[in-house]
Amino acid sequence: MGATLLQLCPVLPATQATLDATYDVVRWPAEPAEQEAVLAQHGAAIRAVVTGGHLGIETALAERLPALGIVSINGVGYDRVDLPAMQRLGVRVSNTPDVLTDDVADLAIALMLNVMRGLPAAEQHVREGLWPGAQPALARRASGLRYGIVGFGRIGQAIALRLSGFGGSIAYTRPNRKETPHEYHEDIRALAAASDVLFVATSASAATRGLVDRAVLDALGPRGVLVNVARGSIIDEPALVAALTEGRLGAAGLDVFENEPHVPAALLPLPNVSLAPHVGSATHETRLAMGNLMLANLDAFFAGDPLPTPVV
Ligand code: 8YV
Repeated sequence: MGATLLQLCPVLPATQATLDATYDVVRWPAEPAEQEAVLAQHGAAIRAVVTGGHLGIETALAERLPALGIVSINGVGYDRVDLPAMQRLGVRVSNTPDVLTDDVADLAIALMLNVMRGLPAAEQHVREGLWPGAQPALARRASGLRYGIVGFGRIGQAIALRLSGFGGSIAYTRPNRKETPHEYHEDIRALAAASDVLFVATSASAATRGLVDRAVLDALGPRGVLVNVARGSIIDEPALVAALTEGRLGAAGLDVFENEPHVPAALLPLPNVSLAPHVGSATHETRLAMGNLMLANLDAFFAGDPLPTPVV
């Protein structure tokens, strides 16, 4: 049997089959009492942890795994892993960048089109047999607008690439200017004020927590559209709910939330909001590629080779 590995989240069956064939896999139970039993039985032997980007690992858990050498994240985000703590513990961390970029960018565009073109209402109209009959309310044109992107890394740039086919203008904000023809705003409020649609595609950190606050939402304004495919923590969620319910923000397309899977109840009845359950990377192709990269990092770690996509 291979090294003992603690699995914190489910993976695709094909990825699971490889994990099970290669490692002595211990699954992390939901119940605290069962977790204690797992730690008592396997804690000392666990050398690797597999987790999701949305999940990460609690430092307190890592501290109870004396043989832990790697946390292999099946996702690009590592905001739920305390990197300095992992370095202190001598634990490597890897993630799965690049392979999910296109899917997440596609979803950002889909959410924009969903809220602006009213696709959920249009589809409901057909499914309920209301066509022919009165057409659903007219929607809003999504092309030819001023698009703003918060974060201009891999995913932000992939969103820009897609938007370049929509006409209109593209601007972005990030800590420093990038070599790109698109307009740069140092200040997110200035970007929001100059945007019809604002895409959030930056990574979550202490620096970006609550970055999209009431002032940013008000700058985007009652016709403005907010799309978030990054992390819920980047937006001040109560401020977002208030802006939408009070009509100070035009619409929102949201794939991520502050306390997933909790979605603020006030958002559920709003017709100008499109909601998805954190599915940015959720295609067969991408989840398989993510699983393969997550496995490749584990394999490299145990072979003593450089990690293909290390974080630390
Ligand atoms: C997934 C993500 O939901 O990559 C990330 O950081 O949040 C998403 O791709 C998740 O990590 C799948 O495990």
